[in-house]
Amino acid sequence: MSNRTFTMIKPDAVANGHSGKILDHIIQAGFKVVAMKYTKLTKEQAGAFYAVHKERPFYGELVDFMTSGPIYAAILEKDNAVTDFRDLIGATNPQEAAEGTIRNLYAKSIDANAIHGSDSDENAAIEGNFFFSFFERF
Ligand code: FUP
Repeated sequence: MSNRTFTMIKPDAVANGHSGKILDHIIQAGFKVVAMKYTKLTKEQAGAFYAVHKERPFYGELVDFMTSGPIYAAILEKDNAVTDFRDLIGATNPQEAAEGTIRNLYAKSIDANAIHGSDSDENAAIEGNFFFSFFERF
C-alpha cells in the first residue's frame, strides 16, 4: 500500500474561494502536501488526464469544466493515502457524499464536485507524474 495520493482542487472550488478551507481540511486530516502547483489545464491536457472516461457521455462536459478556470494540483502523503483521501472527499455525487466530507461541504453537483482524489495506488502514481516532474515530487 503506497503512502501517496494525488488531488486537484477543481475550478468550481477555486472560483468560489474554497481553496484555503479545503487545503486546511486536508492538512488537519493528517495529509502532508509534498508537491503543489496552481495551473490551468488546456483541453488537450484535461482530455489526456481523463482519457479513461473518453467513451462516457459526460466526457466533453468534463473536459470543458476542468479547463474553465485554474486549479490546484497536489501530491499528498499519509499512511493509507488513497483510501483515506477518498473517505475524506466523499462520493462523486455531492448529494450522496457523507456529512462533513469535502464534497458534502463544498460541492454543488456531480460534474462540479470541488475535488479530485486518485482511486488506486497505480493511478495516484500516474496522475502525480502527469503534473509533476521527478525533481518537483522528490
Ligand atoms: P471520482 O473518482 O469520484 O472523481 O469519480 P469518477 O472517476 O467516476 O468521475 C470523474 C469525474 O467525472 C467526476 F469527478 C465528475 C465527472 N462525472 C460527471 O460529470 N458525471 C458523472 O455521471 C460521473 C462523473
